[in-house]
Amino acid sequence: MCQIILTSFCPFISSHLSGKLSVDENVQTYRDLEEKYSSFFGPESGGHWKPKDCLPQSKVAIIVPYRDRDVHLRLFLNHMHEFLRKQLIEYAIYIIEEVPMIPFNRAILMNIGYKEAIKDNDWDCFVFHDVDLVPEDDRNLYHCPYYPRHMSSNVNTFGYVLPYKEILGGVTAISKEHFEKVNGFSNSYFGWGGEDDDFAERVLLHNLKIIRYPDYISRYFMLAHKKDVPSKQRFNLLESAKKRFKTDGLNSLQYRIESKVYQRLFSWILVSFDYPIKID
Ligand code: NGS
Repeated sequence: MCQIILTSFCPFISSHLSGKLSVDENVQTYRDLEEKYSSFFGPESGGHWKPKDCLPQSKVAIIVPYRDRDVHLRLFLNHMHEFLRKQLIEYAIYIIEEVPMIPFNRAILMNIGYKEAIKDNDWDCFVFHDVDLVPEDDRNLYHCPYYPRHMSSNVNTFGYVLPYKEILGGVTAISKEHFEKVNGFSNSYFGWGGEDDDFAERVLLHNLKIIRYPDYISRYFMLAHKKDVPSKQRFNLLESAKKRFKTDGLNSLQYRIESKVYQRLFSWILVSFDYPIKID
């Protein structure tokens, strides 16, 4: 006799949520972390998890641009796996690392993370996430509403106040459809700053709004780090942002995969790309 198994959708708001969270700043070894989460993730699962007893309502790829922040990564993984599982979504964590030698380009790394993640699964939602930010309230749901959401609007280091209205850096959730529509991030911002403002401009130019959770939910804890030196080109680039968005982004992205490993707690992708040195 054929058996029909009916599985229902997971609740949009999971009963496992508890509200305000504390951040564990004890740095654990990768071995201890893998051991802690071994019942949820297989050895090569790439940090990909989904609920067993219900159908998740969102499929979310967490894309983390990364270089040289080993302690942050360990704190981040510990916090995020606990946090995300409780939300009963399907998710995976992608760590996109840039090789040394060229200036850090956060935006290219996020574009690459997007391109690589869609090869693995039919993700419908992307959360672009700095490794040094962890959410302090689990009612901060990691899914994609209709409009892009700036998630990290209240960060401890800014006194839990939004620094400026159009800020879209730190942690941002955007649907696959809208990320494609705005042509992803610009690939031109090498060094610190501006790439997130450029992205905000793209979003607004496409008649999309930037939405946010209420202040008491969108609270993030920033892990301590030295501030990077701001890039000198960022203001010139921002001035031409409107002219570039159609030709500078997902459709012009070029990169090389140096290594790709599906580890237990995350998918690790080491990448390189050309750094255009301008001779004046
Ligand atoms: C702005 C930067 C953004 C940056 C934001 C917050 O000034 O890229 O500060 O930075 N824009 C420009 O430099 C044009 S934070 O202090 O959080 O690292 O995201």
